[in-house]
Amino acid sequence: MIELLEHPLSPYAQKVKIALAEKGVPFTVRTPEAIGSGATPGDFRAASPRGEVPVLFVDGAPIFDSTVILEFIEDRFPTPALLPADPLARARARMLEEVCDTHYEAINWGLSEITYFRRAEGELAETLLENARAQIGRLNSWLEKQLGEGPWFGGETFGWADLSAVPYVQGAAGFGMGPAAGSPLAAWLDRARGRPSVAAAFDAARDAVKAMTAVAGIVDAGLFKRQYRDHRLEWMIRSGGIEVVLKGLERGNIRFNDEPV
Ligand SMILES: N[C@@H](CCC(=O)N[C@@H](CS)C(=O)NCC(=O)O)C(=O)O
Repeated sequence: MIELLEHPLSPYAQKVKIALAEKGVPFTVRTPEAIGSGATPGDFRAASPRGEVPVLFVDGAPIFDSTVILEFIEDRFPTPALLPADPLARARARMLEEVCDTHYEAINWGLSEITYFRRAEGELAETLLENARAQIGRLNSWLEKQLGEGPWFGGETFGWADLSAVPYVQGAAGFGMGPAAGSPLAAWLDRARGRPSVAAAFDAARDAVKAMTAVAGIVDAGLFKRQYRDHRLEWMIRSGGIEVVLKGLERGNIRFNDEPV
């Protein structure tokens, strides 16, 4: 039995859901209690050292980290293959995933910090949004170069690189920063959205966005400690938001990672 601990807005969880659906693997989903609060209890905290979704339980055994989970899914359910056969092409798919998971994700996360969690207002918010727009434009151009002439990143078939990029390109589009109309990347996004696996993940995300209108108050009340980690922290600082970090630390509504328990 396969159970996915996730949040519908997590691009990392979306990657896993798309992969499972592409392979026709049945699974159930659960959102861990208090995810995002910094104080998640129970089997989730024990299974995920950094308190992050996704976690995949396979007959009760936990696997954390979306990339490790994708590798497991590809090993355990080899057909249809999501990675290409050629070693160099496989490396290319994994590199594209790495850029999206680290660099692209951090920008979208920053946009949610401003839009939903209201970390910045006025001029500071404008600066952060403007920087994010320019960064996403550059990343989308980079992705377009990787896409080349083919319908998919790996060539003729939808695969690992596509499912790794689409949550992020769609996430940015949700903030009004999608690929330029008429561009090859916009056409690729449309094609990807047409796949049932991708459409199902995005439908669930759309429903979850509605709940995000209430989250700013929760952070403000100190009930939510948002995880400022890795590239996300770097994004906030490099884009001009060091005061957001300092204020969050002072007010105790951001957090870093503890050691595994
Ligand atoms: N490297 C991890 C990153 C996972 C991650 O950052 N998940 C976020 C949601 S998008 C999370 O659960 N954060 C915990 C929190 O916000 O408290 C992966 O690829 O799975």
